[in-house]
Amino acid sequence: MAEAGGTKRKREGEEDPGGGAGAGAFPLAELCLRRVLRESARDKTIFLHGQVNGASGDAEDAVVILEKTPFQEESISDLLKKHTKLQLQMSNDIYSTYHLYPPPQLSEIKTTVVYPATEKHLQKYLRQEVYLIRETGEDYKNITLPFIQSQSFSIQWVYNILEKKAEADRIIHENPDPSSGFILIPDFKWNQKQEAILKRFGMAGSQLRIYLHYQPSYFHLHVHFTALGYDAPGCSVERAHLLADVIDNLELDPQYYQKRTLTFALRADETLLKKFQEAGKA
Ligand code: G7M
Repeated sequence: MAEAGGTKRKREGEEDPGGGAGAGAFPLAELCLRRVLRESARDKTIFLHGQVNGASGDAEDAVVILEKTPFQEESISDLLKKHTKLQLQMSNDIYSTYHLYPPPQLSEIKTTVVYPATEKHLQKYLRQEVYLIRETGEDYKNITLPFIQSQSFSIQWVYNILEKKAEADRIIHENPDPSSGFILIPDFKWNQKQEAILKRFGMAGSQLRIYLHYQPSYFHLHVHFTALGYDAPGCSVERAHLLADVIDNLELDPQYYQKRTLTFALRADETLLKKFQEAGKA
């Protein structure tokens, strides 16, 4: 993810308190599991809602995302040989299946924690039906914009990156120019070991999918870079807008995005969907 814009922007509409760059490791062993928010056998991911006792002694909500990571080619021979236990499950003629128990360092589960999590975070990760919205320029002014202004997620984490209070060691590139400056940093979704852009730093631009999201989750201008060969989440036609197309459209007509109708998907429980429904637009 690249964050565009100067580092000294005003912070408006911040919703969650604290906002520091985070302290210490999350006490996973103390997490009291409340429910499974979402689970995907295909993506090998599970989203959990749990609670831990905060500093005040009160139970505080947390979202914990567990994801089995893809195989790494370079560690396959270790996986097959080093301290790996193979337990026969069944055998039939030339066919057999096994349980393979690799050593801990080769069976990592990527874990993402949002703590303390707000009700909005819980809703964001809860599985929901989705509906397509067609938003005209008028709809944006009358429905979406007032909603964004009242509701947006805290972007403190973005300022922590821009001000080097968090993730400073992960910065890939920085342009400090006050007006056109940006920071290029890996999205926390990616396990850096398999992130192609990092690994092959010289990757050709023609192998990158470079795009903006509409709607984004966080309203601070940012651009997503993903490897073209990877079917990244969030690059579907109802959300991703290729940066090159956006630039072309704006060069053709600076008012382009104010004039045209934009399509995006909203989940059943989202307040914005309710607002569109109330206005008879969904
Ligand atoms: O376009 P949209 O607003 O949905 O994209 C925001 C992106 O920021 C998502 O892909 C998130 O995975 C990513 N992201 C969210 N948070 C809270 C963080 C964070 O703390 N650090 C980093 N590096 N990426 C984040």
